[in-house]
Amino acid sequence: MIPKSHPRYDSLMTRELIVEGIKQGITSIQGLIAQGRGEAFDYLIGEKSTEYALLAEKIAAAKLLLARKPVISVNGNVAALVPGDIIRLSELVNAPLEVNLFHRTQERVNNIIAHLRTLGAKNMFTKSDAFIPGLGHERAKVDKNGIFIADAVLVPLEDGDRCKALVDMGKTVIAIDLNPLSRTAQCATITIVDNITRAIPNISKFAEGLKGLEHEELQEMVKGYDNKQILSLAIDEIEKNLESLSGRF
Ligand code: PTJ
Repeated sequence: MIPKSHPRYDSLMTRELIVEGIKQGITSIQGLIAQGRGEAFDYLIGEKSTEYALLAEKIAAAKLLLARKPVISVNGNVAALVPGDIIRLSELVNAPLEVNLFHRTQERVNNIIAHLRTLGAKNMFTKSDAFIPGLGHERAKVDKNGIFIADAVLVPLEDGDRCKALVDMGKTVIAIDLNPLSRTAQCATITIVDNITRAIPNISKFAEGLKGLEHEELQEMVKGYDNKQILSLAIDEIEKNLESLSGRF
C-alpha cells in the first residue's frame, strides 16, 4: 500500500494503474517501459500542464470539433490510465474510439474493448479490415470506417512510424507525448507535450468551452498554429528547469 502522505503519491498511483492494466490483460509489459520514460520527461517539464501544452490542447479541441470524421486511437496504456476520461472526450467531440495496438494480440484488443464498454463506451470502431499503407507492423491494422477514413486522429502515446504514415495519408494527427524529441512529437500536426492524465481532461474542458462557436470562429482559432514553435518551447522549458535545478547545488 502506498500511503497518501508519500511525496510521490500521484506518480506512484499512476504507475499502479499500469501494473493493474497488465494484470487485467489490457496493457502490455512494454507499457511499463513507456510509462517510465514518460515519468522521466514529466519530471523534466515540472509535472504540470505548461502554457504551450494548454495552447496545443485548446487547438486540439478545436481541430476535433472541426473534423468531419474524428477518431480517438486507444492503446493499452491509454485504456489503463484514462479510460473514463477518454470516453467522455469521445462523446464531447463526437469522435468514436478505436483500439489500435503496437504489441497487438486479438485477446488484448478484445479485453480493451470490453473494458471500455463496461465503463460506458458506446461509440467504437472494432473491425480491423483495412491497412495503413507503408507500415510493416501491427499498428497498420485499422477499421476501414474508422481510422482509415478519419480526417483527424488523436493518437496518445504513439510510435513515430504510424504517426508519419497517418500524416502522409493527409490526416490531421494530434499526438500526446511527454517527449518533445520523439519521432511522433516531431511529425504530428499538433503535439501535446503533457501527461495523458492531464491532457485528456484539459482537451475536454476546452471542447466544452468551444462547442458553441461557429465553424468560422474555430477555423480562425486554429489558423497560424505553429507546432514547431510548441516543440521548441517544450525543449526550452526542460532546459530552464534543468538550469534552475542545477543552480540549487
Ligand atoms: O498497447 P500497445 O501494444 O499499443 O503499446 C503501447 C506502448 C505505449 C507500450 C507503445 O506504443 C510503445 O512502446 O510506446 P513508446 O515507443 O515507448 O512511446 C511512448 C511515448 O509516450 C514515449 O515518448 C513516452 O515519453 C510517452 N509517454 C509515456 N507515458 C506517457 C507518455 N506521454 C504522455 N503521457 C504519459 N503518461
